[in-house]
Amino acid sequence: MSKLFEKLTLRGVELKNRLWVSPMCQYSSVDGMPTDWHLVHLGSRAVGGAGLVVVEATAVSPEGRISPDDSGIWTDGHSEAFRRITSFIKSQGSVAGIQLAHAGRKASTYIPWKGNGKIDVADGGWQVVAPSPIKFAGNFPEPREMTIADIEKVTEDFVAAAVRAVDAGFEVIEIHAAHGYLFHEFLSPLSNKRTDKYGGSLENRMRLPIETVRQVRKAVPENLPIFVRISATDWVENAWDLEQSIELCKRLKDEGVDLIDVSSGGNVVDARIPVGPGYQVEFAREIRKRAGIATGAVGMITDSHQAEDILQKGDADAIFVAREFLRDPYFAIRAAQELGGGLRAPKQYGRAIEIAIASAEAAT
Ligand code: FNR
Ligand code: 531
Repeated sequence: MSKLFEKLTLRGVELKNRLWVSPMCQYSSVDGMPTDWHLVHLGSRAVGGAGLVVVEATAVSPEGRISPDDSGIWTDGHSEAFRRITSFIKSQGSVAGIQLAHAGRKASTYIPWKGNGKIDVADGGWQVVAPSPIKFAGNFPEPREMTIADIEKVTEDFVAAAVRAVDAGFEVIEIHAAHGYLFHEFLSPLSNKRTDKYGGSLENRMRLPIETVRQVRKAVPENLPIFVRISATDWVENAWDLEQSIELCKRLKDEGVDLIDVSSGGNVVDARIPVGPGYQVEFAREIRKRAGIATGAVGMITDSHQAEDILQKGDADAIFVAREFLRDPYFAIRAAQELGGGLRAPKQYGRAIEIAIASAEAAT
């Protein structure tokens, strides 16, 4: 049996395999509410055999959205609307996860097919907030420096969102601390020039994400795993890097985080990133070994043998896949066939798929 199709139990949640759908913005929500698009988009990847399906970055407050079309969970109505999605995902034997997010200085921006950069207030945009009044890039909004009250509200919003996510039936909560969004903006000295207890030293720059994780952990049932997605490096000198990430992950482990989802980049518009197959796996490996916490690898992982190799080497405990799952919702079933089994196709598709899996298993 391949490692990719081995079960993984995190706290009280059993995941049937290690091949998971990475959170992917769909920009298809209406005032934050999921639509039929989300049911089909997410549901089909559960049908396709992924062990965990993570809902896209879902804003914990309206101003925390990247765009007006982002997913949100800032009211009980949002929680209610997600229920049919989580129950369908579970009906397929997959686990439903959700990524909770605040976009920080990257908020109030156009979605890719409507424009780029900031949306002016006059055009439906809003005043964005950040640790410091520093734009991400030329055509992005001018953020207002957050007050202590703003900062404390962010933690409250994440806690309320996490409670709503549990009510909605999600069994994995992932906190977005990567890709140049709010928590990453506090962690990186490039975007955080504060002189109060939230800026300066690493301890101070980690304060908000750590305090938020601590409060979310207390608010979420003990048996539910919490993940944190980080950017392991800014890919530039004298910024956020792997060494600081390892320190952060040790602290997150102490706070009861169960897995670190290891991405990179997003906080420096012109960073030169050596993108290529598995280009972020080295960070997942270093964090797994040196912080002693489970990790998910992500980034240009598109092939079953490539994914299996990462797990066999002990570089990560699970594999997040984004674009390959957009190209093929049934990537997990195809991977099982290629690796000699470990996944049953849905009964309804048996005549088309089951035979192939059975013969692959017979061949091993
Ligand atoms: C993404 N990505 C992303 N990441 C995240 O943490 N939250 C999100 O909501 C999104 N949204 C999103 C939308 C789309 C359309 C894409 C393609 C990507 C990043 C994604 O989860 C993943 O980390 C990267 O795409 C790298 O993985 P792949 O695509 O090489 O498997
Ligand atoms: C772009 C991105 C991917 C990986 C690293 C940095 C940036 N993604 C980020 C997504 C939104 C869509 C574009 C999120 O993290 C929400």
